[in-house]
Amino acid sequence: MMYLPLTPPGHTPLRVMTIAGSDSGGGAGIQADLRTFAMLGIHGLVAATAVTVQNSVGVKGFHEIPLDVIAGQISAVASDIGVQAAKTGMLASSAIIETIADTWRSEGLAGTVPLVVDPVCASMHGDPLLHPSALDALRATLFPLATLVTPNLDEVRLLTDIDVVDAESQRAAARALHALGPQWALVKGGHLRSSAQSPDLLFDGTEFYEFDTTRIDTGNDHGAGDTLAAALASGVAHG
Ligand code: PXL
Repeated sequence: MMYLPLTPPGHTPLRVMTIAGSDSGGGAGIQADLRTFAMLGIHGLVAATAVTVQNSVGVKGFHEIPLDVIAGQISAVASDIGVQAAKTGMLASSAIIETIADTWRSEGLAGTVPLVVDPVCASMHGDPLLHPSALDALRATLFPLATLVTPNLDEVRLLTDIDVVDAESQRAAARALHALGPQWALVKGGHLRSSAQSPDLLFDGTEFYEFDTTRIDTGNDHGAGDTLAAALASGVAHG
């Protein structure tokens, strides 16, 4: 029997906000984030950005949440319940990205609340979750506010034009991502499918930190990136 790490009676739980899309299949997005928060003793808060229509076959479509409702969710929660960290996932459009960045600043969260930006561009089946024209907004507006960015190698290619094929190109990608303004850049190696290893590389602008592990041969990795980013935001909230 495994028990969730609940906050003891009389204590206020740590709170982390996910700013992300809903996955009707329950594997990725907001659903994966809340599951991860619960397993790490975190009370999850939500600003929904989009509602996807999907199952195990793929994403059939999505509906974007109106900008004022997205901003309203962030403001309502930050001004009352309070957040110790946040993460972003599916953001769909440049207007949504700009709204989140504006709200993050106007609520006084920029530079005070750690923000993990997972630059979700597509589902594992390749279904688009971010309009290609929104890449500029991601790079110019959200990355400078980020404590950490966590792209996979497909997202690295879209964001930096660097095709990561080995340790050297992975370092070049980490430098290029860090130059866009986040405090830390994590270049995830899970999509380096030719390798028996899954090498993640973290860069703070000076030092590189390697997290190398044996690749797990599975197709059941839907929501893995979301789960990692939610876990990292939870870890930061815990200090
Ligand atoms: O895993 C990326 C992702 C994030 N957010 C939502 C998704 C997906 C992948 O399908 O549906 C809502």
